[in-house]
Amino acid sequence: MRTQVAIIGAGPAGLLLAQLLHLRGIESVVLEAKSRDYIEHRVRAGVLEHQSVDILNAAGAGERMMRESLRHGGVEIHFSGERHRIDFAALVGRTVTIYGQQEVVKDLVALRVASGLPLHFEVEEVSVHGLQSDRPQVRFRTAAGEQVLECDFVAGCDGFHGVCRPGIPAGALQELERVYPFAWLGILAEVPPASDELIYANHERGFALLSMRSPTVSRLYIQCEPDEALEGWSDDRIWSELQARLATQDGFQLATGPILQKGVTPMRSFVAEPMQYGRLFLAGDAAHIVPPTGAKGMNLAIADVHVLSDALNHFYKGHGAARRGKLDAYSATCLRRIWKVQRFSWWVTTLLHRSAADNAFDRRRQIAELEYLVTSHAAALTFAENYVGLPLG
Ligand code: FAS
Ligand code: PHB
Repeated sequence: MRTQVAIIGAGPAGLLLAQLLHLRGIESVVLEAKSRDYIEHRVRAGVLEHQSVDILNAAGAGERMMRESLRHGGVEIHFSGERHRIDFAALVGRTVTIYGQQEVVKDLVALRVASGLPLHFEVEEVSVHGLQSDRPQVRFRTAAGEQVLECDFVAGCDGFHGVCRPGIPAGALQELERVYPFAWLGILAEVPPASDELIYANHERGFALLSMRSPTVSRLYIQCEPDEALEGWSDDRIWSELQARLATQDGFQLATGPILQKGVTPMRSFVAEPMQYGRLFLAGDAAHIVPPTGAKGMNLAIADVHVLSDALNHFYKGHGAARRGKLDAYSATCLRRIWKVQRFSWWVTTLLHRSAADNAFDRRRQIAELEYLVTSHAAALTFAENYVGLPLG
């Protein structure tokens, strides 16, 4: 079996890369460890930056997104019993789009299946070989047995727990990480959101977030311990804790309803440098992780493959040594923006969460920073330009 680009992983990064390459006439094969049903129902991110919407539309994957998504012109921030709004539209003339990651995945899978191009689900024992040669290989197992895929390039889009990043020799890679002393307990609930826009809350009891997937489905989170046991969280206890943390003096009231899904998401900041090794290029969670507070994980994955697809196109359409230029610069190009997004994600996470390591001084400082954010035009402008999405270039 042979192709130009072997793509490992069918999350947002891998599926979008395959589609962007296809539009440029570049062949690829996508290998995914899970089933189609599993990846299309895996509930994760929910907020798309405006550039992500543009890229998905340009990729031909935006028709249902534009019809079914919600457009938000700002977010609310609750603290000290008060509610405040950061008005993106007024501050930076932009909005964000609410559209579940699983819907993005469904749209991209549908495109790939309709094209008839190779997308193999439930592959096993994937391994990468010859990354320093000009003919790397991906070996894997399917129901038909052992397979060998020869290619020009390997795109490691296999997420944080994938096999591609570990395929890079330790000496060639630096891993930079911060693990947070808290996690998120997230729920998906069959209940209309109690707010038109997202609400981020910094409360004595801890962080809470009200988000949504549609006018009838809510997505909510509360800060919990990294090793939180779900068994201790009945539906009633979750709703009661959410109400306590989101409450305001003007009587904000949550609507409650059946909880469809519960899960605990650990919080870390992580970057692997460089994001490439020989003919292997890492994209998305395979290369970096952000705490979800800033709603950046999926958006970073989309930005990475936007750069990678352009660099691969430059290679295949180019001539001579110059055609490798953009590929050689891939990691540096992506990391310039990734580190700014890492900074924002770290900042908004430490601003909104309570840490047991914080003392009374830290608590007062945190409240002062929140008061500055909601009373200073400059502070709100900074928040808004980061939240809606920093420029790609
Ligand atoms: P993904 O992890 O989405 O996709 C990688 C794919 O590779 C998976 O389908 C996996 O099955 C496959 N794979 C792995 N190993 C393989 C192998 N050996 N062979 C073949 N395939 C393999 N981001 C937000 O912005 N907001 C959120 O609220 C949010 N919540 C999250 C909750 C959880 C539990 C997790 C894990 C992440 C969350 N994220 C959130 C971040 C998330 O959205 C990621 O940023 C996004 O999925 C990144 O997309 P990919 O890089 O494509 O990686
Ligand atoms: C979500 O809807 O899942 C979501 C929204 C905003 C965040 C994180 C997650 O900051």
